[in-house]
Amino acid sequence: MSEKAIIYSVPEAAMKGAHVSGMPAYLKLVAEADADHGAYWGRLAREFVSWKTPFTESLDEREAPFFKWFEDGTLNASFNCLDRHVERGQGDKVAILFEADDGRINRVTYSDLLARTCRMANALKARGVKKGDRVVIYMSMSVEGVVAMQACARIGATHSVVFGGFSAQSLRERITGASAVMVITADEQLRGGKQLPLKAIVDEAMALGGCESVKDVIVYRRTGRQIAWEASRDRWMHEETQAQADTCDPEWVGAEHPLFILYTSGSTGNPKGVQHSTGGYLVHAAVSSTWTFDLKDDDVFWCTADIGWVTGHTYITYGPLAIGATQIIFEGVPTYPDAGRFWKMIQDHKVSVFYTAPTAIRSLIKAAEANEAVHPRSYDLGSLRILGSVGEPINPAAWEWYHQHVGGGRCPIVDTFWQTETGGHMITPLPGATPLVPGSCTLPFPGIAAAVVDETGNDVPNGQGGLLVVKKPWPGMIRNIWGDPERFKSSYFPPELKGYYLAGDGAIRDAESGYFTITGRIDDVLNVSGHRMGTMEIESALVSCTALVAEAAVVGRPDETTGETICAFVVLKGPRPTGDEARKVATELRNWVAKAIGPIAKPKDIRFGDNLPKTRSGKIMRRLLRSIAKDEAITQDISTLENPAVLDQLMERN
Ligand code: 6R9
Repeated sequence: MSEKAIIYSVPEAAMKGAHVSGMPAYLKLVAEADADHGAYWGRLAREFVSWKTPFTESLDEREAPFFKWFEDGTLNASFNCLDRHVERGQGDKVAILFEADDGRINRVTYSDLLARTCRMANALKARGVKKGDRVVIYMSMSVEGVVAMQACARIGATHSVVFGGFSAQSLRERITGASAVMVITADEQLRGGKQLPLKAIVDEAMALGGCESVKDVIVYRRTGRQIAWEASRDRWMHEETQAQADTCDPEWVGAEHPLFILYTSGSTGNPKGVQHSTGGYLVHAAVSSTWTFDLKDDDVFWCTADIGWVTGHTYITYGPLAIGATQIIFEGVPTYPDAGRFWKMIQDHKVSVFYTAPTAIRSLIKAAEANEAVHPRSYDLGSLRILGSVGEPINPAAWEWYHQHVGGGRCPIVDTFWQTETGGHMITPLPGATPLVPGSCTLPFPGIAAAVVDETGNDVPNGQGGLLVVKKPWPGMIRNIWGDPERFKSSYFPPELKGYYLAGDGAIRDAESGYFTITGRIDDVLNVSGHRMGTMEIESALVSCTALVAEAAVVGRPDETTGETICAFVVLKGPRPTGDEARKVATELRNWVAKAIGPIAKPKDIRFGDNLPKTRSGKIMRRLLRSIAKDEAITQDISTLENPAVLDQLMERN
């Protein structure tokens, strides 16, 4: 980036009064962490989190890579997110401004949210849920979803939120994987004017079998649509909670107690249940919410992520509440009733810090260019002070548009690189300190030892690409893969990397500034609209259609709007279909994948061949498939290819 990089210096207004103000302040924090990593995080843990019993040691590395942070300290996440703000006299402050799909608004203060969380916590206890139990939450974006998560945290139950777009089969896998004792869901979800089932999918998941651990299904009545009811198991949330007391003593847990499990896609096999701690996670969530978004008492923060993803966990349910902020929760979609919805909401609610995904920005650019009425300049976005981006790389063109048209040229953009596994921000600008370069996530968060290394764990010089690693443990890091410690070790701490955490992304640091640019996944993980998906997962879904499919390979194709799209190459058991028949089978297979994983995993492009391109040793040549998916001319050496004739077939689009 050196020669042609456009650098945006930190605006005076952003620096003034910022939590981390100016580069020297950033460097001072980095130096403090360098001097004593444990002491640095220990200081922040004491400043940002309230402990019932103080910890005596920050970091325990004895069982590396099973690191422990603040282990002998005890705390409660929900107490930190709710009670302490009420105790400080902030009970009447709005914690959540909820805007429903249809525009209806509901303001929930910290006192309200505490009372609702306590009622729900008491309801869970009344049904026998106890500390250490797992509860699956399959909900739409709602205050009730956040309350359900906070209620679990309050009683020491570990939640596993499953994104509302996942299928019954995926839901079932996650219920059985965690041996959940309870499922919390809603009758339906409302998005873009459409009523979509949730409870019916829970019923379907349970009917698939293996979910015997689940004793109760708690149902939030969102739309009131008639739903099937299993009297021995199903309970209305309002009936369960209405008679409960609105106080509930928090369950004090050890810092390493698992706050939640969140499944995410890996490069091989089934999704991994990423297990997070309570203490370290909350420290990372609180510190990063404060510094990256520079949140102050009068800010209105809006993170548009779903609570089904890690971004919704850290920057909706835990981070902003831990620091007593006011935030927006939005039920709907950015394009309903029109593509000006985000801009209108920013205007209506005077949002000052806005955090969204590049995919959303790119699709709204398209809409704005086609229709002036939904262009951000048709709205008053003067309340904005900081913009954020997450989930995938933001291309410089989208960055510039976001900066100019949404931020009016005055708002710093924090391009935050992090992962489900990292718990919170890892590489990101701090808005009052870091000069910005479009397309670069800039520099590590203070206390995060991010580096770029080669395959043997040696540093590569700036200007050369390599593997992104983190050299030292940090409080918010993944603690385990639920029930699979071996996979945890081999996925994230491969022996050849000197004990460093392997992120799974490639990165390059600028030769002069040292700024990081993420170059994309180095494994078979795709990123479609910011959603992580394993190619293997989709392949196994396809081949599980045993009536039709003999073999399948899935690759990603770069896409201007969604980042990547899913492209599947399929060999059928019967003859290779063409024309209408091919389109018909492709639709059938897409629906099959939607059923197996969820609509987000549907391949956009499906092509059929009599075989897949393979080497003589039988390896599928994925690099070749990636070129074919891009409709590129094949320039690669195909001399080892056993069956070159299939290439012409696979180039044919349906
Ligand atoms: C928070 C979240 C993680 C993967 C990650 C990387 C990509 C996320 C990014 C980014 C470039 C950014 N990613 N943020 N790439 N710049 N600012 O998205 O978690 O769903 O686990 O995805 O997303 O590839 O490895 P998760």
